[in-house]
Amino acid sequence: MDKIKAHFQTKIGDQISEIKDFLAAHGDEKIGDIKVSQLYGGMRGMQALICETSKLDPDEGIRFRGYSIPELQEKLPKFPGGGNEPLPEAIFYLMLMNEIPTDDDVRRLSNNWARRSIVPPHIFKAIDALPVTAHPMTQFTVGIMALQTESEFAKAYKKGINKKNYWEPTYEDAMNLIARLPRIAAYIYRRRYHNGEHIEPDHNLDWSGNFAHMLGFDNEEFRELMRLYMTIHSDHEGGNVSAHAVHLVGSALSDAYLSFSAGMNGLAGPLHGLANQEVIRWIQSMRQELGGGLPSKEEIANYCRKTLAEGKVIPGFGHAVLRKTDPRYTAQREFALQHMPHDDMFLIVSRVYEVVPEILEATGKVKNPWPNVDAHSGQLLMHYNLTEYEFYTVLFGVARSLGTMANLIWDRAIGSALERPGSTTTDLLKEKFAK
Ligand code: HAX
Repeated sequence: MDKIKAHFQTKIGDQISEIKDFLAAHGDEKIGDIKVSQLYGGMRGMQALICETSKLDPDEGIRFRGYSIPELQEKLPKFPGGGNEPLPEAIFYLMLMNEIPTDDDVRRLSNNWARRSIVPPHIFKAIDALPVTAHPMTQFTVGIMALQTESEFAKAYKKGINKKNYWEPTYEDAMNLIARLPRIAAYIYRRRYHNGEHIEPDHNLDWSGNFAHMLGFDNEEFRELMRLYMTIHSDHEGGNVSAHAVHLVGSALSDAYLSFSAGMNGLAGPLHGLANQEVIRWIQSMRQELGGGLPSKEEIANYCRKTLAEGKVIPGFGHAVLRKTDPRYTAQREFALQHMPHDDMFLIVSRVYEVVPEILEATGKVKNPWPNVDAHSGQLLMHYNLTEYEFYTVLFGVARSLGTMANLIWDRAIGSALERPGSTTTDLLKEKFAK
């Protein structure tokens, strides 16, 4: 058993006993009441899931195992020789083990993923069967589904594995999937936008550095961006569409590939991860309509009002849980201020930030007028010439594997229950309250 897996195994028993004792002491206590409006309103605000890897506070934003983004930037290991941003290997280790890793832990994990990263040829053939113009997220989920043939969990289940050991093949699947996603994503990018001229991996680099390299971006600043991007997009507690979908599908003992592809189909929706492409599309159509250049605040405000009048959302703004500016937005803004303060698109994104909240507030219905993660990420990518915005959600998807897979391993380790909430009908509710 590899050292990382063996270290994880030492944690399982304690976690199971902690939950058992906690349930024995408090299992019958209530943590809230459910309003009828929540049943119709997407279950907003209803605490109905356990997710140990991260927790979202409406005002403060995300904390990963208790650490805020600035704390992670300070505490997590960096790429040796001058990296400033945390390594995504480190946040995965933190989420899985509930421990800040050492430089050695992170190097071991990086090497472990490099060893697992070979993608079988039939995955590329499955992707090649799609038209080259298919949306990159469609190509991505097809690639993930094709990889399901490699599932260790599915094989072990067929052989009759004892449920106590489910976590072991799930760990293998999760690690293999994370290790292989950058290759699959880069394949899709080069296939769609660079005439299928693929780039071989460079295993001297870390997971994100190698990903940047295979995409065709070989400068250190872009690699640093990828490290930051992968870290801040990795997890956002349990109830968002992608994380919840992975957990839900996984609860039927669907393996990591089946579960993760379900999450990616959710991420591909414009109210969730696809918002990162929509932001750039929206800014570009505004610029086109205004004849290029840097739009004034008044011009942006008019364009926002037009968007709302057409019954559309302003992408990159609002959130189902957050009620302040997303700290993932702030982290990206700081990166831009440090590396590209005079970039045209950065100036527009900053000006949009100054204009949109007031307009959304004036609608009287938007609960959070502030920007979310997706309002900024595209601008940073555009700056380094990754301009093909339909690819952006794939990057988000690769990052999201870190949190969802750490969770899936834990789900199988503690024997998480099949998720099966009840539903009711409007007639039955009416009957109940008529009495
Ligand atoms: N532009 C216009 N209207 C908006 C809005 C926005 N950015 N944000 C919310 N609203 C509207 C809602 O559509 C809703 O209108 P109706 O009552 O007419 O249906 C009303 O304001 C109340 O919505 P809410 O309670 O404030 O927000 P929700 O929890 O329902 O929705 C969303 C949260 C993120 C889906 C929403 O804010 C939105 O559509 N934002 C734009 C898309 C976006 O940026 N999505 C990415 C979110 C972050 C993420 O998951 N990233 O992956």
